Amino acid sequence: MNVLLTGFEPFNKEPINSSWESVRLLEGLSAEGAIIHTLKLPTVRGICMNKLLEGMAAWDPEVILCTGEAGGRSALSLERAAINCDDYFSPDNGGNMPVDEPIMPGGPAAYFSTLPIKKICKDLTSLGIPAEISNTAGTFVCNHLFYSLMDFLSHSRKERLGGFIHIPYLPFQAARQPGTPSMSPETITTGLMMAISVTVRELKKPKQKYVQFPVRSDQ
Ligand code: PCA
Repeated sequence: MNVLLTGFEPFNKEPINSSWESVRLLEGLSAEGAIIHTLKLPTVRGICMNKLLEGMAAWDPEVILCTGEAGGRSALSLERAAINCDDYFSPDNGGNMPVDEPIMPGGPAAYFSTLPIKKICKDLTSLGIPAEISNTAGTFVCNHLFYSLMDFLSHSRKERLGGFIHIPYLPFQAARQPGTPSMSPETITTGLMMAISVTVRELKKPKQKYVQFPVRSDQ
């Protein structure tokens, strides 16, 4: 089984992006028998999804976990939903600055992550890794990619799980902005490995085809 794990290139005049700096450390590792393939995506609307599709065509992954940097957040943010809206507060790396534009004209207002985010959150926090469920991935390029991915997966015949995690700054970045929270690369990579392992285990679980009635409350 293949897992595709992505991070973004730096944006907003930052020299690095904590998502790619963390993700690149996991290239080629295995989690629960699945091989992790990593990809750096351009922080440009549309083009980021094209690059992601190239990676999906190359590795045919069953789990697609995209990550991005969210400076100012203090925990790994397991994004619950992506909304059909591009509303940028500053230009992306391609100079695009859409305001209130749909990502997919006529598409659903939102898609939910199909990662087991509650289980991941519980496992991470019980191991001492700061994690939270986030109800907004914003309206910039990360939400754009997340929405485009979930739209693609909603039309895919194969069962694939996908979702998005926002990552805090690294200490190196926070040092330049006193008072801003940060997370060490060791903590981030441990958290990402756990998130992938939980998801792969979920995917390997035998599927229950029929619902039995009456459903007992202890089931
Ligand atoms: N974070 C931005 C885009 C790229 C990234 O790493 C975001 O949260 O939309």
